[in-house]
Amino acid sequence: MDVSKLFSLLDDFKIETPSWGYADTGTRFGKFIQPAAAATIEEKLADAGLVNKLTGACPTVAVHVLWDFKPGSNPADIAKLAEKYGVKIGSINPNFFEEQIYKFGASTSSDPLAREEATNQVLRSIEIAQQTNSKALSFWFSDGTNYPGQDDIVSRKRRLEAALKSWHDASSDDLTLLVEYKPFEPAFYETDIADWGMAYLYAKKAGPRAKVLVDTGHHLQGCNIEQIVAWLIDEDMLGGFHFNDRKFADDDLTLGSIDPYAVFRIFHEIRTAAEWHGKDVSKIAYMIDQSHNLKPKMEAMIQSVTTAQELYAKAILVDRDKLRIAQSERNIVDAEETLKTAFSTDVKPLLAQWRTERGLPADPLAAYRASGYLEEITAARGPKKNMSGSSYA
Ligand code: RM4
Ligand code: MN
Ligand code: MN
Repeated sequence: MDVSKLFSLLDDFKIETPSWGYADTGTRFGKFIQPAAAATIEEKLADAGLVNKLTGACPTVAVHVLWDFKPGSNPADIAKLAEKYGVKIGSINPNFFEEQIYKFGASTSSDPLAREEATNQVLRSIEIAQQTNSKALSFWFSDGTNYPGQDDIVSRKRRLEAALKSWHDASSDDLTLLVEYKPFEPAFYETDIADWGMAYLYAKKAGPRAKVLVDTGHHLQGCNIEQIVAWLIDEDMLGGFHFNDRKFADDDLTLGSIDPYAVFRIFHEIRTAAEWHGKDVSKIAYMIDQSHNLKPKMEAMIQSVTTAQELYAKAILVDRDKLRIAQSERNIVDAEETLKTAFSTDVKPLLAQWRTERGLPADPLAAYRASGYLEEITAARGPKKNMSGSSYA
């Protein structure tokens, strides 16, 4: 095993955490409030800062325009706040799903006012990106229809194509546009970007800086996600990931909590693309998109990051020389065993060593628990909250 190669790949493996992962979230049935959860952008950045400090792997924070950049707030000030907590602003996520005007869709709507509102929000997001030095806009559209005949599918497609193209033209050369897909929810009959093929076409038509974002929870049961990943990398169209796990639908559970082997197989395709096919995988954006409704937020975030590191390390350890030979001999059992051997390797001691050599705590979760931070923020934030309801002052 080449430990120095493993360690240098781990050095480059950065995972963006989402501001919304530190805040109270819920289901469509309700919200359970946690006294320690962050309510303001400063609190979210402080929490993200500590996760970065403990893991050494999360230097950027994804932000949601509507939730984090309240009217009147100055994006440059928020960038400074991030700096104060040792992080930077990462991908900018406009919100196309909460305003009343988006009832029939944002950029796919037949209502020109809805389309205009969406464009205004994207133009504001482009400005925010400039002021915060962010390099990515991340688009997820809840657009779709609930009933057959509700709207013309092709007209909706063309409206979104035109919007994405105009936003690509309006953005600076250093900005990546990420196009996320999802098969259903909140639209239940037809979703305007339902799968990776649609996201690919939208991105291709928008321009060279538009790429596909794979949210691991956004696939129908049984879908071979690693195949999608392999194809997108080979076509230079993989922009990045939203990491989470799922059992039934878009559950937003902790990465690897349900099917860690599936995540390992995704990482295996990424390493194979780099090592066998000469692909540059260094620009892939790894982001967490999870909503920890029941778990303590910060523990869940640290758990997600360390799980991603472990599964990535296992994928690095795949003996690809052996795998190549087994494949060329059409020896299926040996080929599969190279994957299973790597997957079952205990990489925790290696990761502990990687961390200690970098001055990080060997066990970030234990270090977090021992830090007293939870007690501190519970005392500071808890009293601000209305613990019996879904809102807080
Ligand atoms: C969607 C999707 C987006 C996220 C929203 C809130 O299901 O995953 O990335 O921003 O939820
Ligand atoms: Mn997502
Ligand atoms: Mn989702």
